[in-house]
Amino acid sequence: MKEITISPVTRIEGHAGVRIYLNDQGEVDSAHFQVVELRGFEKFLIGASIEEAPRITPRICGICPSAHHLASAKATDQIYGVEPPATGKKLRELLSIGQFIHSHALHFFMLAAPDFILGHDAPAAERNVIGLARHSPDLAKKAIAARKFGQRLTEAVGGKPIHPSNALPGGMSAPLTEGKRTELLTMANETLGIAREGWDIARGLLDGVDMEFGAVKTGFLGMANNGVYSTCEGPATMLGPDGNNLGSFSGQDYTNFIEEYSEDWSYLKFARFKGGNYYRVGPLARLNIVQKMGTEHADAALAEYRERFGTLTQATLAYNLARYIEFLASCERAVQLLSDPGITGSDIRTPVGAVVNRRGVGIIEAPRGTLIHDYTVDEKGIIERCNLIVATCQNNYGMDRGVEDMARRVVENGALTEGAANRIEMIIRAYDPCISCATH
Ligand code: NFU
Repeated sequence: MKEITISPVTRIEGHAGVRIYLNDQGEVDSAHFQVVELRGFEKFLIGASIEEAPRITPRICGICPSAHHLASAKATDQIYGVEPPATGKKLRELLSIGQFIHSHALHFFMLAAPDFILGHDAPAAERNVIGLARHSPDLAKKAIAARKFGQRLTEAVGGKPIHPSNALPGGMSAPLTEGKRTELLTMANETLGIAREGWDIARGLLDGVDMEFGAVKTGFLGMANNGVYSTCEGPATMLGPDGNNLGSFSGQDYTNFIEEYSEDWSYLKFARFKGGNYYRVGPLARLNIVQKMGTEHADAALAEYRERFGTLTQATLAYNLARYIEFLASCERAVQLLSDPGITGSDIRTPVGAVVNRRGVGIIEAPRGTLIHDYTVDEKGIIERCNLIVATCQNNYGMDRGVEDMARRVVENGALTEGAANRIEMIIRAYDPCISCATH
């Protein structure tokens, strides 16, 4: 049996490959998304104090550290039986938004745009972020400015630009100063301007692209009940493959989920609902679930998106547009939160005492989808068990089956051209996979 390998898959966070197996006639027998690394956060957190978890887990990833920071902090709230006060919650939301802006701008403008702006058949040597900067220098500058705002917001609210440390059991450790609020509000308005202009480009990028490419039929999961993600207040909604509402789940109980390893081709776990259904998370899932984004420009963009894709779409490439609409919504929400002088209030933390619950489950929406941190501790708060369910593992099925779908379409006479290989990579890129998170 002949084998074709794409390694590495480029313009994703981390290292992964694709393996395509051909039969003797040169036809695709099977194809898989493959990751062959493993790390050990779930194991080496055992024995640490639960209060350390919000500072250790952001090290899982340099792109979505705030997601791990906040999911951990939410789990510690439960363990100490406390609820953050109003300003503490708003600051956590702002921290999450800073990350959405940074991560979505990075993906849309720098990782995905070369395929759509330079063309998916452009030579690989040009079809990258440098080629994009040469071709569209203004766009590249705007993308850098948007990312800078996301990082600055993370630093101001979270304490550090890459691995934030200000969220802790009961809330946040430092208030936002008035000086920082006004500085950030100016940047937020500028970034919103960039996001609004960019929609004119974004809305046309998928024109002429076959939306059936890489599509798989799955259910969807997301905490998208009130706006898209921003307050990260549950519960999460589950949709079946036909859009039927399978109910909601929150907090302590996620026994409806199963995680399992593949047979032999990858170290990445697959997640599915008990009873069989695979599902997907992230921007496409959230836009399939949400009624309204809750902000003016993002709602107008959502209406256009719905006109094109309907209320439920399985089209994998629509992830790119859904991500952009979330970027727009995040910028608008940042302006809203920073326009409120109350955001500098001092009610940022509820004091904590002894351990109240031996188990804490923190669930939030990360840029790539729902993130669950589940800890069991002893009576002194020492971690005895830890389970992290991350977005990229929940999208593993979509990537793996999407790869096979595309391989069947583009392998010709037992061979793969460079452009055809890139079309397979585009399916993976649509999910914006984060291999650091997935291998935790
Ligand atoms: Fe991470 Ni690097 C995101 N977004 C993933 N997958 C964590 O939840």
